[in-house]
Amino acid sequence: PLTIYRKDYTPPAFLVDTVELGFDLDPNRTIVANRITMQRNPAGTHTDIVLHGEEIELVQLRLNGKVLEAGEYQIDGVLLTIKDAPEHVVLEIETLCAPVENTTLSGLYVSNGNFFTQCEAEGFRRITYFPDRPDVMARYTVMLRADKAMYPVLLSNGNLVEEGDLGDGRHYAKWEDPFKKPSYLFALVAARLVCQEETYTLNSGRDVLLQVWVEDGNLDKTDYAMQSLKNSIRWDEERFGLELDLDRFMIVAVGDFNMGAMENKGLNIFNTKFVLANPRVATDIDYAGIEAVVGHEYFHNWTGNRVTCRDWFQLSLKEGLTVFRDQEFSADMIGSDSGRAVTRIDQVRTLRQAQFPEDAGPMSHPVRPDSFVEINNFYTVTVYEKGAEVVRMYQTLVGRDGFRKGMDLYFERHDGQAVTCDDFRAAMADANGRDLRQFERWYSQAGTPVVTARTRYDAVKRNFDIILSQRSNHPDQLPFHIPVAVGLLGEDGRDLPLTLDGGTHEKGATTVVLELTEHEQIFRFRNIDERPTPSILRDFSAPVILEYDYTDDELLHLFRHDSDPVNRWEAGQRLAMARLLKLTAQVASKHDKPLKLDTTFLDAQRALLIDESLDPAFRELALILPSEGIIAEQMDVVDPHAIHTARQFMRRTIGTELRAELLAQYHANQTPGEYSPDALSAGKRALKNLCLSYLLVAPDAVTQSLAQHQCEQAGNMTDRFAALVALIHSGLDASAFLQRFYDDFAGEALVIDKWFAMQAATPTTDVAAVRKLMAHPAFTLKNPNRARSLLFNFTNANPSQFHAADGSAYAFWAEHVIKLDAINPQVAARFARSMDRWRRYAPALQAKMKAALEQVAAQTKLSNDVLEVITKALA
Ligand code: DPP
Ligand code: ZN
Repeated sequence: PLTIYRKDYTPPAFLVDTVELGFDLDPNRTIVANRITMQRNPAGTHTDIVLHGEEIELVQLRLNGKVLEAGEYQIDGVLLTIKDAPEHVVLEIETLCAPVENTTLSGLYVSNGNFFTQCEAEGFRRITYFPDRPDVMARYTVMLRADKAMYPVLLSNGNLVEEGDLGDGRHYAKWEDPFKKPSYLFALVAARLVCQEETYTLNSGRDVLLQVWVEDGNLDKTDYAMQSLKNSIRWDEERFGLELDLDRFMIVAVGDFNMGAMENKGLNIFNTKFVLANPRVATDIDYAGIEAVVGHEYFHNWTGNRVTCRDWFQLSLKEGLTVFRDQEFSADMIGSDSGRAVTRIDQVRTLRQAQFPEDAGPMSHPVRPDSFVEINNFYTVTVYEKGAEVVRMYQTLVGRDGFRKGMDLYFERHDGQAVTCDDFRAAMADANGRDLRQFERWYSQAGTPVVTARTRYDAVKRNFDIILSQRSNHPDQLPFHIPVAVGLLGEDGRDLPLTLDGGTHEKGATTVVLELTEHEQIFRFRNIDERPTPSILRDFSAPVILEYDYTDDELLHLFRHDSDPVNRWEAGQRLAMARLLKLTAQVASKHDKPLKLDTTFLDAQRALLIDESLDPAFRELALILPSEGIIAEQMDVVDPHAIHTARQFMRRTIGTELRAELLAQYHANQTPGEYSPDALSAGKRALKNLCLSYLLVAPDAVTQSLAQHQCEQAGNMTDRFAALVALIHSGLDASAFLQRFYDDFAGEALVIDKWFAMQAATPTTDVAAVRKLMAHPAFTLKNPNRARSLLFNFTNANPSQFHAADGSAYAFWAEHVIKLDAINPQVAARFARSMDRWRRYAPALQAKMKAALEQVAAQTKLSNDVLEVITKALA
């Protein structure tokens, strides 16, 4: 397959002014008429028109009114070239496609009898021939024609300008988007749907129409998405001064969707998972996901749509920035500092669980990649979540107001343009008079930097030095510009007021940001009267691995007192990790000595659990042990079974030793009355359900009946789901409860996804059990949500079974990568990545993983998507 390089970028030879699209929609044979006006780009380097087209049948091509004959244009793979075209061109292109046969869910496809599109990144070329690249921005007019009874709703981007009947049972609608946009933001929907709608008044006084479109029967699940949309609109006005630029903004939910959602101009198309919610079917986590994704797609209207990417290597320009914006939105919606910290801790967990491993594995790439085979493989945690960390670091370096100034300048300079990550960095630098040249390395260098700290205290001079150094596992990398937020705790646990040598911080500040730009630097604090405990990398101020030789006592001190909640949580994670690694080693060594957990650790956990001055949500996070995946990342040779045994031992010990306190907190954190997804209530449920899960590791009659009772009586999905998970993980026979759950929600696809997912992730579910679940009538590989719920959860969330010693689950993986690839390459390639870390396992497992990878590689008909992932894994 062909590798595409960032360095090979050339500007388009032709720019498009207008696009008029006509669709005669038919599931088997849709006719697309496309009229493009274009002219030579003064910045272009040649005079050929180059169009992309994929899996569409060309019926006719006219240039300036004249039909082009074969020979007057060339088709080579996905490229259609017209050599030496005149300065001004009108192209008329007629093509055919078969949406009902399109199982890739890219381009125009059918889901449950309705038409939808997905064009990012390169789906528009599956609809019509076009210069399908983000730096070609044009004005679109769209005419949709379809059967009126089957497809009563016809939607596209922008404003509805005309609609009517065509006779013969068909009708039409004409849409006009007043804004220039790249082709990846095109969308249409032709469907039988209903909507919740509302007129909303912007701060400026202008009224806009908001709509959330769903299938009939789901209107009882649209309130939260609508509320989140209104909150998003208000937030972007207030925090960034950005107003909705359309008269109408639509969200449409679809059950078959590769991603979470898509920010098409004025017509966002969403996976149902991020729209539909009511207390009966959705958990607190689902609600939080809806708020975040609705916000994310809405915020793209400015960061992505008004200002877009020059090329796909710049993807993080819009994604990193927009994830940062949705993170800030969610945090602001909670409002309190402690609530904000909880969202931050969640972000750190995601980075460690998914991004650090990605960056240490075969698919490692910089936030702005230098090359790719298939761009769809680069919608990654690195581009998104690490990209958001990079944006957050600007804010840490220049402050909130400075960041806003940078954003303002970015829009002032680039509104309506397709630009690069360098342009964004330049706006941040120029608006703040800062030199951010070195900061560029966060975009160009892959991998997770390791920051090592040493300290020394001089009691006589009353100096405390922090010596920071950085290294990377890539030998030729240059030092990063790393903001390291630091505080110092006194013996009483309080923050010491700081005086940093050469620092410009406010007098009396208790957290200062050290800027590490060299391999090693010394930072000196003055007037320190006692040896302090350093709290380093507060609020996780940079996406790095921090090494510091903390003693247990220092960690306990931080775990009890750190005013920075992220580092307080982090101290607990370090305490737990040290023990988990020791226990894992002991299990692996197969000595018969009984496993033990020290009372110091248990006492610290207990004290935190019952500290009611702390948010329940924080306590829950602080009491969750690092996941098996995160533990695995700390080991040179991963033994998934030893990890599982050690972690289960620790959970069981916490469950039994803290039984009384867990029970008390279980009862103290009930949320009676009407369900509300607010952060405080959700936090209480999270803590209560964590208590339940600890109590159920080794159930007794009391705790068993608590779980069963909660399963039967819960008034919301959060509690019902948690109780059922606790039951099926406990080893008790939960089959009757599982069946009841299924029967109660048989018509709710998203809940049935949960039903598959929870079983897939249960440590007793082996590959044979997964195969049995696949034979269930409700299972299908064709629906991405369903495939993810069972297959991905098994390979990613059930490590002790995925790594079964006989390699049977690896063979299962290979078989289904191949099966999925024939249906949907994007989903298959994601699934393929479950094997990313294969080189880190013990030789016996490694050999079997390699064989499975080679079995996939040996297939002759692999997609570029899967081929890229497998080739890189084996390289
Ligand atoms: N739909 C994806 C997102 O919003 C890609 N743009 O992140
Ligand atoms: Zn996005």
